[in-house]
Amino acid sequence: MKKLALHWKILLGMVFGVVFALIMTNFSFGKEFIQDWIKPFGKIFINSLKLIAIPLILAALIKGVSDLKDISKLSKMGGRTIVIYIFTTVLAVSIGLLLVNVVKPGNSISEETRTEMVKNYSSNTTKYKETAKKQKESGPLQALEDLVPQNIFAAATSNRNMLQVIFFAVFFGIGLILIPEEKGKTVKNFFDGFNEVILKMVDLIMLAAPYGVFALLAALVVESPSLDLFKALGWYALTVVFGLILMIVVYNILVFLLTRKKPSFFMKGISPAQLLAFSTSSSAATLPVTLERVTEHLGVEEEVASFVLPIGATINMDGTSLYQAVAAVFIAQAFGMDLTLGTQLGIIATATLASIGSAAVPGAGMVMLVGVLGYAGIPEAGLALIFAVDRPLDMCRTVVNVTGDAAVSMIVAKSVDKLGEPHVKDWDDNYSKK
Ligand code: DAS
Repeated sequence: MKKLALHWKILLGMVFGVVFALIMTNFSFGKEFIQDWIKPFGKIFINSLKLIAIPLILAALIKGVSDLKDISKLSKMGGRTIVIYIFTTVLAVSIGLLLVNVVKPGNSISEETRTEMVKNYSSNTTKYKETAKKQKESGPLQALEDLVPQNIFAAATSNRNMLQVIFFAVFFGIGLILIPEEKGKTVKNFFDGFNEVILKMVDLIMLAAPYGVFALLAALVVESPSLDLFKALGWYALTVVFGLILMIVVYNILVFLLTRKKPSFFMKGISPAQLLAFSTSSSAATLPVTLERVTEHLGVEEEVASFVLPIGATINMDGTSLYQAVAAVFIAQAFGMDLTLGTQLGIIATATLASIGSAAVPGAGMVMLVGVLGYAGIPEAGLALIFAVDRPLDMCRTVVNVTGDAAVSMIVAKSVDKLGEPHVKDWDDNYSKK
Protein backbone atom coordinates (compact mmCIF):
# COMPACT_ATOMS: atom_id res chain seq x y z
CA MET A 1 0.00 0.00 0.00
CA LYS A 2 1.37 3.46 -0.92
CA LYS A 3 3.06 4.95 2.14
CA LEU A 4 0.40 7.03 3.89
CA ALA A 5 1.47 10.55 4.87
CA LEU A 6 1.86 10.89 8.64
CA HIS A 7 -1.06 13.24 9.06
CA TRP A 8 -3.45 10.77 7.37
CA LYS A 9 -2.15 8.09 9.75
CA ILE A 10 -2.79 10.41 12.71
CA LEU A 11 -6.31 11.21 11.48
CA LEU A 12 -6.92 7.44 11.12
CA GLY A 13 -5.57 6.96 14.65
CA MET A 14 -8.13 9.46 15.90
CA VAL A 15 -11.01 7.69 14.13
CA PHE A 16 -9.95 4.18 15.15
CA GLY A 17 -9.44 5.36 18.75
CA VAL A 18 -13.02 6.60 18.96
CA VAL A 19 -14.49 3.55 17.15
CA PHE A 20 -12.49 1.10 19.28
CA ALA A 21 -13.61 2.78 22.49
CA LEU A 22 -17.26 2.90 21.41
CA ILE A 23 -17.11 -0.85 20.70
CA MET A 24 -15.36 -1.59 24.01
CA THR A 25 -17.93 0.35 26.04
CA ASN A 26 -20.40 -2.41 25.09
CA PHE A 27 -18.44 -4.80 27.31
CA SER A 28 -18.43 -4.67 31.11
CA PHE A 29 -14.60 -4.83 31.15
CA GLY A 30 -14.24 -2.31 28.30
CA LYS A 31 -13.45 0.85 30.27
CA GLU A 32 -11.06 -0.92 32.62
CA PHE A 33 -9.26 -2.65 29.73
CA ILE A 34 -8.69 0.67 27.97
CA GLN A 35 -7.57 2.43 31.15
CA ASP A 36 -5.15 -0.37 32.07
CA TRP A 37 -3.83 -1.48 28.67
CA ILE A 38 -4.36 1.36 26.17
CA LYS A 39 -4.32 4.68 28.06
CA PRO A 40 -0.69 4.20 29.30
CA PHE A 41 0.51 4.41 25.69
CA GLY A 42 -1.16 7.80 25.40
CA LYS A 43 0.57 8.93 28.58
CA ILE A 44 3.92 7.63 27.31
CA PHE A 45 3.41 9.63 24.11
CA ILE A 46 2.57 12.84 25.98
CA ASN A 47 5.52 12.27 28.33
CA SER A 48 7.85 11.96 25.35
CA LEU A 49 6.64 15.37 24.11
CA LYS A 50 7.28 16.84 27.56
CA LEU A 51 10.68 15.13 27.65
CA ILE A 52 11.85 16.86 24.48
CA ALA A 53 10.50 20.33 25.34
CA ILE A 54 13.48 21.76 27.28
CA PRO A 55 16.20 20.28 25.01
CA LEU A 56 14.24 21.59 21.99
CA ILE A 57 14.14 25.12 23.41
CA LEU A 58 17.84 25.11 24.22
CA ALA A 59 18.82 23.71 20.81
CA ALA A 60 16.46 25.78 18.64
CA LEU A 61 17.13 29.10 20.39
CA ILE A 62 20.90 28.85 20.86
CA LYS A 63 21.22 27.88 17.18
CA GLY A 64 18.63 30.46 16.10
CA VAL A 65 20.21 33.35 18.00
CA SER A 66 23.80 32.45 17.07
CA ASP A 67 22.75 32.13 13.39
CA LEU A 68 21.74 35.80 13.50
CA LYS A 69 25.39 36.77 13.71
CA ASP A 70 25.20 38.38 10.25
CA ILE A 71 22.45 40.64 11.52
CA SER A 72 25.12 43.28 12.20
CA LYS A 73 25.91 43.47 8.45
CA LEU A 74 22.24 43.89 7.59
CA SER A 75 21.34 45.73 10.77
CA LYS A 76 18.87 48.04 8.98
CA MET A 77 16.96 45.13 7.43
CA GLY A 78 17.69 42.80 10.34
CA GLY A 79 16.36 45.06 13.05
CA ARG A 80 13.29 45.90 10.99
CA THR A 81 12.63 42.22 10.29
CA ILE A 82 12.81 41.19 13.96
CA VAL A 83 10.57 44.10 15.08
CA ILE A 84 7.87 43.31 12.49
CA TYR A 85 8.05 39.59 13.29
CA ILE A 86 7.58 40.22 17.00
CA PHE A 87 4.72 42.67 16.27
CA THR A 88 2.79 40.08 14.19
CA THR A 89 3.40 37.38 16.82
CA VAL A 90 2.16 39.52 19.71
CA LEU A 91 -0.85 40.49 17.55
CA ALA A 92 -1.58 36.79 16.86
CA VAL A 93 -1.38 35.85 20.56
CA SER A 94 -3.64 38.78 21.46
CA ILE A 95 -6.23 37.74 18.86
CA GLY A 96 -6.06 34.20 20.24
CA LEU A 97 -6.56 35.37 23.83
CA LEU A 98 -9.45 37.64 22.83
CA LEU A 99 -11.25 34.86 20.95
CA VAL A 100 -10.80 32.17 23.62
CA ASN A 101 -12.10 34.55 26.30
CA VAL A 102 -15.11 35.48 24.17
CA VAL A 103 -15.99 31.98 22.89
CA LYS A 104 -15.01 30.28 26.21
CA PRO A 105 -14.86 26.78 24.60
CA GLY A 106 -13.84 25.16 27.88
CA ASN A 107 -16.80 26.43 29.83
CA SER A 108 -19.28 24.18 28.03
CA ILE A 109 -18.00 21.24 30.07
CA SER A 110 -20.45 20.17 32.76
CA GLU A 111 -19.30 20.08 36.40
CA GLU A 112 -19.82 16.29 36.41
CA THR A 113 -17.53 15.83 33.41
CA ARG A 114 -15.01 18.26 34.85
CA THR A 115 -14.87 16.36 38.15
CA GLU A 116 -14.46 13.07 36.30
CA MET A 117 -11.80 14.60 34.02
CA VAL A 118 -9.80 16.13 36.84
CA LYS A 119 -9.86 12.73 38.58
CA ASN A 120 -8.67 10.98 35.42
CA TYR A 121 -6.30 13.53 34.02
CA SER A 122 -4.48 15.13 36.84
CA SER A 123 -3.86 13.46 40.15
CA ASN A 124 -3.77 16.73 41.98
CA THR A 125 -4.67 20.13 40.66
CA THR A 126 -3.80 21.59 44.06
CA LYS A 127 -0.26 22.46 42.89
CA TYR A 128 -1.76 24.32 39.94
CA LYS A 129 -4.18 26.16 42.22
CA GLU A 130 -1.22 27.07 44.45
CA THR A 131 0.65 28.47 41.42
CA ALA A 132 -2.40 30.46 40.35
CA LYS A 133 -2.81 31.75 43.94
CA LYS A 134 0.90 32.71 44.07
CA GLN A 135 0.53 34.62 40.80
CA LYS A 136 -2.47 36.49 42.22
CA GLU A 137 -0.48 37.53 45.30
CA SER A 138 2.75 38.39 43.48
CA GLY A 139 3.85 41.93 42.59
CA PRO A 140 3.68 43.50 39.11
CA LEU A 141 7.32 42.66 38.28
CA GLN A 142 7.28 39.12 39.69
CA ALA A 143 7.18 37.62 36.20
CA LEU A 144 10.23 39.70 35.24
CA GLU A 145 12.03 38.63 38.40
CA ASP A 146 11.15 34.97 37.77
CA LEU A 147 12.56 35.26 34.23
CA VAL A 148 16.15 35.03 35.50
CA PRO A 149 16.85 31.60 37.01
CA GLN A 150 19.27 31.22 39.90
CA ASN A 151 20.42 27.89 38.57
CA ILE A 152 19.93 26.84 34.95
CA PHE A 153 20.22 23.14 35.80
CA ALA A 154 17.54 23.44 38.46
CA ALA A 155 15.40 25.48 36.03
CA ALA A 156 15.82 22.85 33.34
CA THR A 157 14.41 20.15 35.61
CA SER A 158 10.86 21.36 35.09
CA ASN A 159 8.87 22.40 32.04
CA ARG A 160 7.25 24.96 34.30
CA ASN A 161 10.40 27.08 33.97
CA MET A 162 10.36 27.39 30.21
CA LEU A 163 10.74 31.18 30.27
CA GLN A 164 13.89 30.82 32.38
CA VAL A 165 15.37 28.30 29.94
CA ILE A 166 14.50 30.62 27.02
CA PHE A 167 16.18 33.52 28.85
CA PHE A 168 19.32 31.43 29.34
CA ALA A 169 19.31 30.16 25.73
CA VAL A 170 18.99 33.67 24.24
CA PHE A 171 21.63 34.99 26.67
CA PHE A 172 23.96 32.12 25.77
CA GLY A 173 23.38 32.67 22.02
CA ILE A 174 24.25 36.36 22.36
CA GLY A 175 27.42 35.42 24.25
CA LEU A 176 28.28 33.00 21.47
CA ILE A 177 27.93 35.75 18.86
CA LEU A 178 30.13 38.14 20.82
CA ILE A 179 33.17 35.89 21.29
CA PRO A 180 35.74 35.64 18.46
CA GLU A 181 34.48 33.28 15.72
CA GLU A 182 37.42 30.87 15.94
CA LYS A 183 36.84 30.44 19.68
CA GLY A 184 33.10 29.91 19.30
CA LYS A 185 33.25 27.59 16.29
CA THR A 186 33.37 24.36 18.29
CA VAL A 187 30.49 25.41 20.55
CA LYS A 188 28.48 26.63 17.54
CA ASN A 189 29.05 23.34 15.71
CA PHE A 190 28.04 21.43 18.83
CA PHE A 191 24.72 23.24 19.12
CA ASP A 192 24.08 22.93 15.39
CA GLY A 193 24.56 19.19 15.73
CA PHE A 194 22.60 19.07 18.98
CA ASN A 195 19.74 20.87 17.20
CA GLU A 196 19.77 18.32 14.37
CA VAL A 197 19.64 15.43 16.86
CA ILE A 198 16.75 16.96 18.82
CA LEU A 199 14.79 17.63 15.61
CA LYS A 200 15.33 14.00 14.59
CA MET A 201 14.04 12.92 18.01
CA VAL A 202 10.92 15.06 17.44
CA ASP A 203 10.48 13.30 14.06
CA LEU A 204 10.73 9.92 15.79
CA ILE A 205 8.28 10.93 18.51
CA MET A 206 5.84 12.13 15.83
CA LEU A 207 6.08 8.69 14.14
CA ALA A 208 4.42 7.33 17.28
CA ALA A 209 1.71 10.01 17.05
CA PRO A 210 -0.92 7.82 15.30
CA TYR A 211 -0.67 5.26 18.10
CA GLY A 212 -0.50 7.93 20.80
CA VAL A 213 -3.61 9.59 19.43
CA PHE A 214 -5.40 6.24 19.22
CA ALA A 215 -4.74 5.63 22.91
CA LEU A 216 -5.57 9.19 23.96
CA LEU A 217 -8.87 9.24 22.11
CA ALA A 218 -9.87 5.77 23.29
CA ALA A 219 -9.25 6.90 26.89
CA LEU A 220 -11.07 10.20 26.27
CA VAL A 221 -14.18 8.37 25.01
CA VAL A 222 -14.43 5.88 27.87
CA GLU A 223 -13.59 8.48 30.54
CA SER A 224 -15.79 11.36 29.51
CA PRO A 225 -19.23 10.44 30.88
CA SER A 226 -20.92 12.61 28.30
CA LEU A 227 -20.32 14.03 24.86
CA ASP A 228 -19.85 17.56 26.19
CA LEU A 229 -16.07 17.03 26.26
CA PHE A 230 -16.10 16.42 22.53
CA LYS A 231 -18.35 19.40 22.01
CA ALA A 232 -15.88 21.53 23.99
CA LEU A 233 -13.00 20.16 21.88
CA GLY A 234 -14.97 21.05 18.76
CA TRP A 235 -15.49 24.63 19.94
CA TYR A 236 -11.79 24.81 20.85
CA ALA A 237 -10.74 23.71 17.36
CA LEU A 238 -13.19 26.17 15.76
CA THR A 239 -11.81 29.00 17.93
CA VAL A 240 -8.26 28.24 16.76
CA VAL A 241 -9.25 27.96 13.09
CA PHE A 242 -11.30 31.18 13.21
CA GLY A 243 -8.32 32.99 14.78
CA LEU A 244 -6.00 31.62 12.09
CA ILE A 245 -8.34 32.81 9.33
CA LEU A 246 -8.42 36.25 10.98
CA MET A 247 -4.60 36.31 10.86
CA ILE A 248 -4.66 35.62 7.09
CA VAL A 249 -7.03 38.61 6.70
CA VAL A 250 -4.69 40.74 8.85
CA TYR A 251 -1.71 39.84 6.65
CA ASN A 252 -3.61 40.81 3.51
CA ILE A 253 -4.56 44.15 5.07
CA LEU A 254 -0.96 44.83 6.20
CA VAL A 255 0.44 43.88 2.75
CA PHE A 256 -2.08 46.13 1.01
CA LEU A 257 -1.58 49.09 3.38
CA LEU A 258 2.24 48.88 3.39
CA THR A 259 3.03 47.66 -0.14
CA ARG A 260 -0.17 48.52 -2.10
CA LYS A 261 -0.25 44.91 -3.42
CA LYS A 262 -3.81 43.56 -3.60
CA PRO A 263 -4.94 40.49 -1.58
CA SER A 264 -5.68 38.60 -4.81
CA PHE A 265 -2.08 39.17 -5.93
CA PHE A 266 -0.64 38.13 -2.54
CA MET A 267 -2.84 35.05 -2.04
CA LYS A 268 -2.40 33.83 -5.64
CA GLY A 269 1.36 34.22 -5.26
CA ILE A 270 1.70 32.41 -1.93
CA SER A 271 -1.01 29.71 -2.27
CA PRO A 272 1.27 26.84 -3.47
CA ALA A 273 3.43 27.36 -0.37
CA GLN A 274 0.30 27.41 1.80
CA LEU A 275 -0.87 24.11 0.31
CA LEU A 276 2.52 22.52 0.99
CA ALA A 277 2.54 23.91 4.54
CA PHE A 278 -0.93 22.40 5.10
CA SER A 279 0.08 18.97 3.86
CA THR A 280 3.51 18.79 5.54
CA SER A 281 2.80 20.71 8.79
CA SER A 282 6.38 21.90 8.47
CA SER A 283 7.55 25.47 7.80
CA ALA A 284 11.08 24.16 7.28
CA ALA A 285 9.98 21.71 4.58
CA THR A 286 7.98 24.47 2.90
CA LEU A 287 10.77 27.07 3.04
CA PRO A 288 12.23 26.34 -0.45
CA VAL A 289 8.79 26.77 -2.01
CA THR A 290 8.09 29.90 0.05
CA LEU A 291 11.39 31.37 -1.19
CA GLU A 292 10.54 30.57 -4.84
CA ARG A 293 7.02 31.98 -4.59
CA VAL A 294 8.08 35.16 -2.80
CA THR A 295 10.90 35.96 -5.23
CA GLU A 296 9.37 34.71 -8.52
CA HIS A 297 5.70 35.63 -7.97
CA LEU A 298 5.58 38.34 -5.32
CA GLY A 299 8.47 40.50 -6.50
CA VAL A 300 10.69 40.35 -3.39
CA GLU A 301 14.40 40.69 -4.25
CA GLU A 302 16.45 37.53 -3.56
CA GLU A 303 18.78 39.24 -1.03
CA VAL A 304 15.79 40.23 1.13
CA ALA A 305 13.87 36.93 0.80
CA SER A 306 16.93 34.77 1.54
CA PHE A 307 17.51 36.75 4.75
CA VAL A 308 13.97 37.36 6.03
CA LEU A 309 12.36 33.96 5.26
CA PRO A 310 14.85 31.61 7.01
CA ILE A 311 14.65 33.82 10.11
CA GLY A 312 10.86 33.73 9.82
CA ALA A 313 10.78 29.95 9.52
CA THR A 314 12.85 29.80 12.71
CA ILE A 315 11.38 32.47 14.96
CA ASN A 316 8.19 33.78 13.38
CA MET A 317 5.32 31.38 14.02
CA ASP A 318 2.22 33.51 14.37
CA GLY A 319 -0.15 30.58 13.82
CA THR A 320 1.60 28.62 16.54
CA SER A 321 1.55 31.49 19.03
CA LEU A 322 -2.18 32.08 18.46
CA TYR A 323 -2.84 28.35 18.92
CA GLN A 324 -0.77 28.22 22.12
CA ALA A 325 -2.71 31.13 23.66
CA VAL A 326 -6.07 29.53 22.81
CA ALA A 327 -4.98 26.05 23.94
CA ALA A 328 -3.60 27.28 27.29
CA VAL A 329 -6.73 29.20 28.23
CA PHE A 330 -9.00 26.42 26.91
CA ILE A 331 -7.31 23.85 29.18
CA ALA A 332 -7.57 26.24 32.14
CA GLN A 333 -11.29 26.68 31.41
CA ALA A 334 -11.76 22.92 31.02
CA PHE A 335 -10.17 22.36 34.44
CA GLY A 336 -12.30 25.09 35.95
CA MET A 337 -9.38 27.50 36.55
CA ASP A 338 -9.97 31.22 36.14
CA LEU A 339 -6.75 32.91 35.01
CA THR A 340 -6.07 36.44 36.24
CA LEU A 341 -5.57 39.18 33.67
CA GLY A 342 -1.93 39.31 34.78
CA THR A 343 -1.48 35.63 34.01
CA GLN A 344 -3.17 36.04 30.63
CA LEU A 345 -0.88 38.99 29.81
CA GLY A 346 2.02 36.77 30.89
CA ILE A 347 0.72 34.21 28.39
CA ILE A 348 1.23 36.83 25.65
CA ALA A 349 4.94 36.98 26.53
CA THR A 350 5.26 33.23 27.08
CA ALA A 351 3.42 32.18 23.91
CA THR A 352 5.43 34.76 21.92
CA LEU A 353 8.68 33.33 23.28
CA ALA A 354 7.41 29.75 22.96
CA SER A 355 6.59 30.28 19.29
CA ILE A 356 10.04 31.84 18.76
CA GLY A 357 11.52 28.74 20.38
CA SER A 358 9.29 26.35 18.38
CA ALA A 359 11.13 24.45 15.70
CA ALA A 360 9.70 24.49 12.17
CA VAL A 361 8.70 20.83 12.24
CA PRO A 362 5.41 19.00 12.79
CA GLY A 363 4.22 19.01 16.38
CA ALA A 364 6.76 21.58 17.66
CA GLY A 365 4.06 24.01 18.73
CA MET A 366 2.46 21.32 20.87
CA VAL A 367 5.78 20.54 22.54
CA MET A 368 6.38 24.20 23.38
CA LEU A 369 2.84 24.52 24.73
CA VAL A 370 4.13 22.51 27.69
CA GLY A 371 6.14 25.54 28.74
CA VAL A 372 3.23 27.96 28.36
CA LEU A 373 1.08 25.73 30.59
CA GLY A 374 3.93 25.43 33.06
CA TYR A 375 4.30 29.22 33.28
CA ALA A 376 0.59 29.77 33.90
CA GLY A 377 0.27 26.84 36.31
CA ILE A 378 -2.24 25.11 34.03
CA PRO A 379 -2.46 21.29 34.33
CA GLU A 380 -0.17 19.73 31.71
CA ALA A 381 -2.54 16.79 31.86
CA GLY A 382 -4.71 18.94 29.60
CA LEU A 383 -2.29 18.15 26.77
CA ALA A 384 -3.88 14.70 26.54
CA LEU A 385 -7.18 16.49 26.04
CA ILE A 386 -6.15 18.69 23.13
CA PHE A 387 -3.63 16.42 21.47
CA ALA A 388 -6.56 14.47 20.07
CA VAL A 389 -7.23 17.33 17.66
CA ASP A 390 -3.71 18.72 17.43
CA ARG A 391 -2.60 17.45 14.05
CA PRO A 392 -5.35 19.03 11.93
CA LEU A 393 -4.69 22.28 13.83
CA ASP A 394 -0.94 21.91 13.24
CA MET A 395 -1.62 21.75 9.50
CA CYS A 396 -3.68 24.96 9.70
CA ARG A 397 -1.29 26.91 11.93
CA THR A 398 1.68 26.04 9.72
CA VAL A 399 -0.18 27.67 6.80
CA VAL A 400 -0.43 30.87 8.87
CA ASN A 401 3.24 30.63 9.92
CA VAL A 402 4.33 30.49 6.27
CA THR A 403 1.87 33.19 5.14
CA GLY A 404 3.11 35.52 7.88
CA ASP A 405 6.74 35.04 6.82
CA ALA A 406 5.84 35.84 3.20
CA ALA A 407 3.84 38.94 4.18
CA VAL A 408 6.68 40.30 6.33
CA SER A 409 9.23 39.66 3.58
CA MET A 410 7.15 41.83 1.22
CA ILE A 411 6.79 44.59 3.84
CA VAL A 412 10.53 44.59 4.61
CA ALA A 413 11.40 44.51 0.89
CA LYS A 414 9.13 47.50 0.26
CA SER A 415 10.71 49.41 3.16
CA VAL A 416 14.22 48.96 1.72
CA ASP A 417 12.93 49.60 -1.80
CA LYS A 418 13.56 46.05 -3.00
CA LEU A 419 10.00 45.05 -3.90
CA GLY A 420 9.78 44.93 -7.70
CA GLU A 421 7.47 43.38 -10.25
CA PRO A 422 7.28 39.57 -10.11
CA HIS A 423 9.49 37.75 -12.63
CA VAL A 424 6.42 35.72 -13.51
CA LYS A 425 3.30 37.88 -14.06
CA ASP A 426 0.80 35.59 -12.39
CA TRP A 427 -0.47 32.08 -11.95
CA ASP A 428 -1.76 31.68 -15.56
CA ASP A 429 1.40 33.08 -17.20
CA ASN A 430 3.55 30.75 -15.16
CA TYR A 431 1.74 27.57 -16.11
CA SER A 432 0.83 28.54 -19.68
CA LYS A 433 4.58 28.81 -20.48
CA LYS A 434 5.29 25.15 -19.66
N1 DAS B 1 4.36 22.66 12.51
C1 DAS B 1 5.11 23.86 12.95
C2 DAS B 1 5.67 24.57 11.74
O1 DAS B 1 6.33 23.91 10.96
C3 DAS B 1 4.23 24.76 13.73
C4 DAS B 1 3.71 24.11 14.98
O2 DAS B 1 4.01 22.94 15.30
O3 DAS B 1 2.97 24.81 15.68
O4 DAS B 1 5.45 25.79 11.59
